[in-house]
Amino acid sequence: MAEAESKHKEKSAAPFRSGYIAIIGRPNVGKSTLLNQILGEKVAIVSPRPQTTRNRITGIRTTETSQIVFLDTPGIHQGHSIINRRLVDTALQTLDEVDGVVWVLDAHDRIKQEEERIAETLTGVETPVLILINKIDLVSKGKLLPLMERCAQLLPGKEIVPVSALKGDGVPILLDIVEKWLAEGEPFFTGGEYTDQTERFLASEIVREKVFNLTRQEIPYGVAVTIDEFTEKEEKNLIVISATIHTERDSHKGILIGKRGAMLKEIGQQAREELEKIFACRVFLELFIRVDANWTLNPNLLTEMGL
Ligand SMILES: Nc1nc2c(ncn2[C@@H]2O[C@H](COP(=O)(O)OP(=O)(O)OP(=O)(O)O)[C@@H](O)[C@H]2O)c(=O)[nH]1
Ligand SMILES: [Mg+2]
Repeated sequence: MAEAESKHKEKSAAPFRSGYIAIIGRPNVGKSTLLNQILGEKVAIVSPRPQTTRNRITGIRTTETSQIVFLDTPGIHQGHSIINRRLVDTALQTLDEVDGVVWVLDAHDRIKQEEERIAETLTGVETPVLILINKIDLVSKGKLLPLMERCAQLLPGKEIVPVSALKGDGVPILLDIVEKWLAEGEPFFTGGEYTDQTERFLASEIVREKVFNLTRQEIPYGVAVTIDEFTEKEEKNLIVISATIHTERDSHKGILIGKRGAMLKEIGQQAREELEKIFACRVFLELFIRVDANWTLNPNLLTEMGL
């Protein structure tokens, strides 16, 4: 009897689903915040400045019924430099490889030319698309309705979901919708991981995030971070990391070091504290600064950084 019952259960249980979902949108609308909120873990760095994300970041959400692999992408914008073109290419190439697209807009900002271009691009895409209006914690309900109507005009016939990626409101609705888009299939990742990024890459990103949050104007955009050493000393519950901050100009180097080294110390301290939380162990972090006038123009170096 028990056996018959369990067989019945197996038969009626929904099949496991798995697939890839791209998170796209203009810079700064909250794509990376959304990914972190969905996972309940920090895998993507976030800053109040546009063009924070430079690589395609994977976030894996596995439940009893499905595995959704989210791809957070660099913000889509107009830019003619090599690095900007690569960022946008990374985002757009993703569209062809996924089972669904979540297009994020900022409720707190007006619809810009970038949104019109994204809508145009998505019109020709066969993949299912969901329009996500983010940052609803910043606007009144009265403002939301006209924005939803405008979205419906931009890209007719798509579901529109208002959310706050920061607070989590509306996120379960989004998850329900995208889960239905997935095909039946085995999970792609079976190790219980929530990202496929290496710890090394995450360490470089956390340092870059602190630079984005602590420095001004064009400085963060001229910065890249590479990891020279990443050594786990298990017996001491310690990770030793040595990283280089590449910057384009001598004057930027001075600012990154700060008065008597105060800025570099602050970047290092904030990065170390966060990495200790993420890796759940002590971290020894050593930072170096190197002036490399052409790093953003050097295709080989960009490739080395995964760009
Ligand atoms: N109030 C509020 N702020 C948000 C919300 N979502 C994101 N933000 C803020 O918006 C800013 C940009 O967030 P990111 O997640 O870095 O945006 P992004 O779309 O990944 O940006 P790029 O990587 O530059 O394309 C940060 O300051 C976030 O804290 C939200 O729901 N509410
Ligand atoms: Mg981002």
